[in-house]
Amino acid sequence: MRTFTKYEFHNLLEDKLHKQRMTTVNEATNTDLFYAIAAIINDEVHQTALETMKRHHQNKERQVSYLSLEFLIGRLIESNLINTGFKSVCDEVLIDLGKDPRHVYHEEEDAALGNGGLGRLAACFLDSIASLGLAGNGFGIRYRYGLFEQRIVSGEQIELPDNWLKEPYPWETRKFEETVIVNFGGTVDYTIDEHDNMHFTFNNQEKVQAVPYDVSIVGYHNDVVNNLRLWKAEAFNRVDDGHGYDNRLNYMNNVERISGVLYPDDESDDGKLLRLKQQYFLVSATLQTLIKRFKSIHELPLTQFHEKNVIQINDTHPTLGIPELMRILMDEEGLSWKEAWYITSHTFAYTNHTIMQEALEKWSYDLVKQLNPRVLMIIEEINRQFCLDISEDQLKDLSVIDDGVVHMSRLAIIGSFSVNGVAALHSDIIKKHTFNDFYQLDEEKFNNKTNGITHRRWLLNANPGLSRLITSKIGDSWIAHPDQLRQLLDFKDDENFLSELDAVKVKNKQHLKKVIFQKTGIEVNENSIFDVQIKRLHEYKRQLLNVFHIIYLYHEIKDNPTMEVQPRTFIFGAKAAPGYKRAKEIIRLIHAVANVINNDDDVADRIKVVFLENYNVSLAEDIIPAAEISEQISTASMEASGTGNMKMMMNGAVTLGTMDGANVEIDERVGRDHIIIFGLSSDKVIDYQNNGGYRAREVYQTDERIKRIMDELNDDTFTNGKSFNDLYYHLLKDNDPYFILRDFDTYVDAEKRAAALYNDKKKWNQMSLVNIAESGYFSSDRTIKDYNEDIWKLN
Ligand code: 26W
Repeated sequence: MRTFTKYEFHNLLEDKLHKQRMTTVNEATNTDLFYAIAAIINDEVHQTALETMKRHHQNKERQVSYLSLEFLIGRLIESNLINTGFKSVCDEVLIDLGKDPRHVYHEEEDAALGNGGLGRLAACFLDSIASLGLAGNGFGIRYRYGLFEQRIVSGEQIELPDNWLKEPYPWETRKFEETVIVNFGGTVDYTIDEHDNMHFTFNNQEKVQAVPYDVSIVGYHNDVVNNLRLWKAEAFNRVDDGHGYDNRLNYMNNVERISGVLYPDDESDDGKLLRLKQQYFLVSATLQTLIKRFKSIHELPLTQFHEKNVIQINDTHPTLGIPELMRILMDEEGLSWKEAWYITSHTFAYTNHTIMQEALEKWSYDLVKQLNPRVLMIIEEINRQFCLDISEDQLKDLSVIDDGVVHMSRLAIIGSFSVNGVAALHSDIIKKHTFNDFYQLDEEKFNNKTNGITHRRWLLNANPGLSRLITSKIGDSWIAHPDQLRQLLDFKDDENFLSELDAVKVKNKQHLKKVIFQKTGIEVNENSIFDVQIKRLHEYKRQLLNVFHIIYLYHEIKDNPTMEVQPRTFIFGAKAAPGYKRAKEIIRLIHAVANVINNDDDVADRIKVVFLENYNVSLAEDIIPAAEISEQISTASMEASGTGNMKMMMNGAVTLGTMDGANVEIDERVGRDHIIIFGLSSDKVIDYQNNGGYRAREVYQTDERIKRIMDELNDDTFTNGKSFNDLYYHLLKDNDPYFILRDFDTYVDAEKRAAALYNDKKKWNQMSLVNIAESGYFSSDRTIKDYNEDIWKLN
């Protein structure tokens, strides 16, 4: 990748403004400047992308394809500028033009093609795969509408369409010439020839064009540019299909709906046919493309496809790729079942991201038949052959097809050579509990790959102040080798460094203070603890436990007006799936409590509650550098890993959490003196779930603090007319399935410990330093190295 002097970059910018935006540097708007800069980057990046592809093809490289229904990309301009090496010269040229670079960069819409953890992980992985110089590409869907825009109206969430493509998306290139056809529905007939081979004919299938849009994935300072291919569904516009005009419009809308909108459900499967069509659309288009590429690059028989290709499926959502590859290899390429199965089961690797039963996809048998009868036939044959070696009593828990549903996780496990969890505790739980039957059948297949985050976006770009301070102490080799952050441990007792660290945090808090005021009109106390819980709204993530503690603190101050309290600002960011009523009730409660507390002068100087609407990747980049307490308080065993915990650790926040997901590994690395742990262990939770013994009503009746809080869900303390009795009755009637009441006491104690620790500035800053220093392990570069060494085995 070439480098530019300021003079050269300025001239390039001027040239692009003239030719692409018909304007001059002096008249240019931030939008003009944004598109002009994007054009400069694309010129360089596309060149390097071609060279990278050519190199991979010439070297006949083995490649990984990362298949995901979600890629939560956010903005790309700043990470593209950093990875190309153009960031500082671009900043300087804009500043010389009297512009605030961030205002220009923030012209870019977030590409919110994902719900939460799973989608963002996929985006971080692509950045690390490219930055490690590995031959790997992403495949997803180019949703016309991404994750809904959240608006809070009188304390309640409403959803607006995410019209992210209202302006052209500068990072995509439409590649119509590489369009492939995906067939849906219809009926299948077959004949058997004299050699016992079956020949299939398909009738009145719906044909859909899968049109690729390619987005370059730039490696960090290494002249590697990989690709993310996003498929768009388009209808054929043929005249001979006998459709009248109206039908034709319906047909076209029907087709385009396939890539119309991202399903906003996170952790609960809603079983809609359109969602299933999206999954098949992605895998069929991608596999046809990979087969085509294999043939054009390698002079090898298809029986060696798996030697040049490994496909990582991001949860069960792309599992239909397994029967689809079988279909293509047998029906279109003429391979035998045996050959096809050997290739397929040596190509796919499955990552599980959740143990929540409601999130494990089970598609109705009839719906899969409706989707594509041939694919169902193949699933049935895969299952028939698998069940041959299974004893009668195990069938119920192992059979892919059972009771009229197709268990996608079982098909994924049977059809993959690797099954991994996303944190050590989670991988243990799926081996010991969730998929224990399969584990006993084939222990080798099961492994752990602890999640990670790209430190280039979540530290280098989001927190330039901290990055500069780190580099000033240990040099900048940490950017390429994040484990070198451990060198910061040498400065644990360096008062100067500790106060510089504190100064960086204060600056970031002042920035967030402005953002909060701008978005909510709330003036927060910058000397208060910034206590942050940002993630999707879900009962197992226990935002409700956080609110219960806030109400308790409010009671304490109201009861003891003179009590010394370390001022605290509770910051929430969370979207609830539109159909998830209780989650929306918790959002309403947070706003009701905030409304009372923020307008109560008795407590105003000591606690404030802030809910920032429309939490997304870009807002996270504003909040995380200012975070001091990282709330990771899920019911132990239920958060597979978490990645927000890693992002806040890397930005010097102290984790306050349960021994769940990756919190366990954060605790291992920083040591119990530098983290605040509370609550039931995962074993105890699983024991309660399997063997009972927990009675929430008893806790309610015996713990006065809890009774007072819960009773206020029913009276008019917070309720301005609409009570929260659903939450109240759910906790008592359904016996508090997420153990909120059970963990309340140790949680309150943990929050007290946090306040006490925070009062000791040196101690707190040392805790902050140790978390930053030990965060290198949680870079997705380490995670991808693990995937490559253990699963992908790319050069
Ligand atoms: C079928 C609907 C649906 C959609 C998304 C079910 C489940 C999902 C995802 C698996 C949910 C998800 O994002 N899981 C999160 O994945 C992260 C990345 O591995 C983990 O860090 C989080 O702990 C996990 O909740």
